[in-house]
Amino acid sequence: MVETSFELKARDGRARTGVINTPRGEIRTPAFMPVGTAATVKGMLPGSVRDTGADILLGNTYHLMLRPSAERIARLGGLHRFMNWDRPILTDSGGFQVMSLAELRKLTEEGVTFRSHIDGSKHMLSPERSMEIQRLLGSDIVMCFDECPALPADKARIADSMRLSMRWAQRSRDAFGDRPGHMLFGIQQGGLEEDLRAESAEALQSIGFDGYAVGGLAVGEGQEAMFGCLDFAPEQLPHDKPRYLMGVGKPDDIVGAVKRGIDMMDCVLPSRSGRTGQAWTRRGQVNIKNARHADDPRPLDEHCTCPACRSYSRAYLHHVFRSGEMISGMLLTWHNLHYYQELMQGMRDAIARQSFAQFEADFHAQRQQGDI
Ligand code: PRF
Ligand code: ZN
Repeated sequence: MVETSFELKARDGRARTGVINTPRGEIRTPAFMPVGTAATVKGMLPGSVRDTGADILLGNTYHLMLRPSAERIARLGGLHRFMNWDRPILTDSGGFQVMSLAELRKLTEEGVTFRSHIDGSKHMLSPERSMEIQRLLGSDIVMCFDECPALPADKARIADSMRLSMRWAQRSRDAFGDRPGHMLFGIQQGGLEEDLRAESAEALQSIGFDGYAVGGLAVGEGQEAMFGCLDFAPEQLPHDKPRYLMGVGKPDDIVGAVKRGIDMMDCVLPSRSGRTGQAWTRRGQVNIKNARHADDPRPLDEHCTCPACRSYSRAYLHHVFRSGEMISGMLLTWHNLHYYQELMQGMRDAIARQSFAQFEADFHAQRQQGDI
C-alpha cells in the first residue's frame, strides 16, 4: 500500500472527524501534532509520545537543515530512523522559521538567503530547495514553501506576499513531483482579508494539493480576530481534503478551530510550557511554581491517567521544578501532551456522536470552575 487518502467519517456543524491514511499509519482527525523541531519532542522518548495518543509529529526543515543537515539525516536512513519514530511526520517548509529566527534575511522572487541563528553560516531556501530537504528527511506530509507576513500589515503588502506564496506553491508542486505515499499540502495566506483568502484558496485549488493549510494566523492578531478569519477561511478550501491550522494553539483556540472546520493543528505550547512549569488541565492552566502547591499531596488532575498524575503529587512536581531537576520538564510535558491528546479524542468522539456543542459547553464550564 503506497497510496494516501482522507476519509471523512462524520460532521457536526462545521466540525469534522476522519482519518488520513498513510503507509506509516493512520492519522485520526481532528489531530494534534506535537512539535519535534530538532528531531526530538523535548524531554520525551518517542514511545512515550505515542503513549499520549499522538499519531503524527511535526519536524522543521529550517532547524534540521542547519543542524545536523538534511544530507546527513538522509545518509543515516532518514528522519524516522534517525529519531526512532516510525509513524507519520509532517515537516514545515522553513520559510516561517527563517522569518522568525534567522539573521540578515534577504527575500527575492527566487527565495530567501539568510544567516543561521546558531553559527552565522550562510544558507538559502527556495521552493525547490525546501522540497529537496523535505524529501531527504523522508517527511510523509510535505509543506509548500511560503512567506508569512507579520500582522498587522497593510493590505497591499499582504496581497503581494500572498501572491508570492502562490507562485512559490506552484514551484513547490512542480519540484515535489509525483511521490506515491507522500502528501504535499498547500498553504493559504492573505492575512485577515476575506477576498485575499478566497483568491489564495482559488490559486491553491487550481494547482491541486493533498491537503490545505491555513497559514498566517496566530501571529499576534488575538483569538477574536483569528476566529473571525476562521469563520470563512476553512470553508473556502476543499471539503474532501484535510485542513491544517499552522502553529495553533491553546486548548480553547483548538476547540474553536475544530468547531470552524479545522482537522489538524500543531503547537509548541504543551511541550514548551511543560518545561517552564505550566500545566494544562480540564480546569485551565496551573503554574506548578506557585507556593500553594508546596504541601499539596493531590495530583495535578485526579482524573488524568498520565504518569505525572498517576504517581506524583503537586508537592513533588513543585519541588522538582524548584530544584531544576530534569524530571520536572519530563513529567509536565508528558501530562500536557496527554491532556492535549485526550482533548482531541474527546472532540473526535463528540463529533461522531453529533454532540460537539455539548462537548464545547462542558469544556468551557469546567475551565470556568478554575483549578482545584
Ligand atoms: N507558514 C508556515 N509555517 C507556519 C505558519 C505559516 O504561515 C504559521 C503561522 N501561524 C506557523 N507555522 N510555513
Ligand atoms: Zn496528567
